[in-house]
Amino acid sequence: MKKKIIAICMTILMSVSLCACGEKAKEESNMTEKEEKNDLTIGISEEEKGKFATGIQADENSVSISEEKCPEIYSETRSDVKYGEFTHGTYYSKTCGMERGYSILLPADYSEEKKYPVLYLLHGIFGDEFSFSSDASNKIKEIVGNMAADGLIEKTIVVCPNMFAATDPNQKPGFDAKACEPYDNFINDLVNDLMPYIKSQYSIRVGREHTYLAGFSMGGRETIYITMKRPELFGYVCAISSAPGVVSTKDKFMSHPGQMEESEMKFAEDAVRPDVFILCCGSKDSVVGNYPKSYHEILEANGTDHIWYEIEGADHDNNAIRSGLYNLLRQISEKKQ
Ligand code: FER
Repeated sequence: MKKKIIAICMTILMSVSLCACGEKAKEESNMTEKEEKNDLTIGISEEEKGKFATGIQADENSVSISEEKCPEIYSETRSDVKYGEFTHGTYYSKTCGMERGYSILLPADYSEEKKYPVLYLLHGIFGDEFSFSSDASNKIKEIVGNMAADGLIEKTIVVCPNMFAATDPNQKPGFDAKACEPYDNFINDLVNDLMPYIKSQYSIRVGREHTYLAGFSMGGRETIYITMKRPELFGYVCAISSAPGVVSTKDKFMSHPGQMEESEMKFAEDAVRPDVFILCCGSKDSVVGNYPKSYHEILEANGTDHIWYEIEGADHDNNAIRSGLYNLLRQISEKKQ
């Protein structure tokens, strides 16, 4: 795959608003005092946790029209297109030893007579399977629906899992190594439990060419990790605004032990690997900063094929999510047709 660097700089019209996005009301905690002392998310409000999970609220005008922004013709609601709706389901996870939830977006006219490719889409830290489905401003159903209606891509199923693959139902995510372990365990839940379940329940096209992986922030980090570990499973991959921790580092939130060494951020010579592996990030990301670019630099130094681009003017927000999703699907449409 030819390496590309997309870098189209445009004027930033307005500064990015840091207000919270619409987070669902969460139940009051009933932790003991000792548990509270060990709770590393204390001081982070439920509202702030929502910003991590699905991005901070985007100022629609902060990114100018440019190639890397999702064009409005794909994110708008069209009267002539029937969009799918997210529904919720559960599956038994042997990895976690419990029933777990997922949201799924089926095409509006989903039929068992047809077979559909599947995109697994991973949320950010503190998120769950509702993070994307409950946030209408990410325009996921519009982008997928419009691009399919225009014949660019096949009608596609989107699965949004709960990426916190804990074995202890009481464990909570947070900014320390132990509290992040369930995210790194998600690879096992995905590969051994969720993917086989989706295959058994829905009419999907199997095989890497029809299996896509994307994630935002913590979900971007796990997307990179999963791709490095199981490159043969996904034909098309996009890591959006990826969080630190793939390799060891210390940022303003915590020390990261690292999921692998820098030298391991490459595929084995004979490995079957994604046809498209995109990394992208907003140029004004106030949460993960330069980490996504640093992953690009490591991959480049290791000779690992990928596409890297910045979304000029975007923060850690839906501008980045829409752009990553659009460009992933665009790449699929170009490679597959
Ligand atoms: C960190 C910085 C950002 C981190 C996670 C994030 C686990 C994730 C942000 C998000 O998912 O929005 O140091 O450590």
